Amino acid sequence: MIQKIETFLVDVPTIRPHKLSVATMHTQTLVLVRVTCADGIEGWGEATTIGGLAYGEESPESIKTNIDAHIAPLLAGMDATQPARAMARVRKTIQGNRFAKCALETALLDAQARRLALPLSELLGGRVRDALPVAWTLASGDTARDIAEAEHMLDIRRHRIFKLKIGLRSVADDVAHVLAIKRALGERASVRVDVNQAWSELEAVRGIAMLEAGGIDLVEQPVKAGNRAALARLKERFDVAIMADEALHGPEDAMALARMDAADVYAVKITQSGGLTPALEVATVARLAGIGLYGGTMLEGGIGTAATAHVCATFPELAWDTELFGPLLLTEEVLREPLVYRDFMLQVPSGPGLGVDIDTEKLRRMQRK
Ligand code: MUC
Ligand code: MG
Repeated sequence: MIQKIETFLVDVPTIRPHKLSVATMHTQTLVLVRVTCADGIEGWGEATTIGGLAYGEESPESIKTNIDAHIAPLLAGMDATQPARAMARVRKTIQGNRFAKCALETALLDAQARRLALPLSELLGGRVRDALPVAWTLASGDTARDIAEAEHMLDIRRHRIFKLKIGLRSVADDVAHVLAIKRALGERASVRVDVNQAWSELEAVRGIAMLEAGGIDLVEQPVKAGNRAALARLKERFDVAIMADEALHGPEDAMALARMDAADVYAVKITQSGGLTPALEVATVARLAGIGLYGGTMLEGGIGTAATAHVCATFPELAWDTELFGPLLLTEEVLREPLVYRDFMLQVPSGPGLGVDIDTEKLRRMQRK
């Protein structure tokens, strides 16, 4: 039986300012959820967003409040061994709030997988890989600093895929910044960009032409999320891979974008999809439509990152890797043992449930009072 659902806000400083077109992050706020079951088993979930309400329509505070006030009461007393039934009730009763639903579903599935003594990926259909290639985002806002950061990541064999956040400066300045980094790294790295919706279609046509000519491998969400037709035209026009991120809010969007042939790649994010099972549905739509997969992040800490890793570990094809580096951008860890990054890969935890343990003493100290 589901006995208790608690939520915690944890503000963690980032290791350096993280500059996106929609916000500059100095801290990340983790919303952590603990589900306690009558048999003594606990499950943990997490949701994060970026820049308050700058990125999506849920904020850390709204996620916490809506779980506490509206979602947790629906689940109290339900059978903890049937997470699908519990989530069906939530999805039937609660509109929107995808991030909140994701945090809860993660916690319920973590508890059930622990109960069954299985890694979560086995409960999600079974893992086909134990490690995932991980991109790093260069977003200091400074070209020389970004190049030095990339060189360091290559040296320590942590990342060889780099995603650059652009869209804040003029197209010409952004392209010059990206191509300077690509020239410095050459064939040693895959360089990709994320525009976070900042370009008009005309700016995108100009920008992408230059990026493609300069050897950039992928362009993420160049135009507004709602402008699917523009995304489709860009995909048609260019050879370089066009990835949908903000345009993708779960399986219905995945279907609609696939019908329009609007993207080469989908960034699968568990929060944006509304949970782990809808994220798997997004991936299935992509697979059937011949769209490549990329494991996306909302810069979660260890819990949300582990959850996404378990989802991605079940993908038969993962053509565009992942960006599951969230915990590495944060100065503090809520896990007892951090996730393992080695040889350019994140190791998918192999213990029961998410395979990670929360340091509750530390959490008590770190949580927002
Ligand atoms: C996004 O838009 O993809 C992912 C990596 C990163 O640096 O920011 C996020 C959000
Ligand atoms: Mg993105």
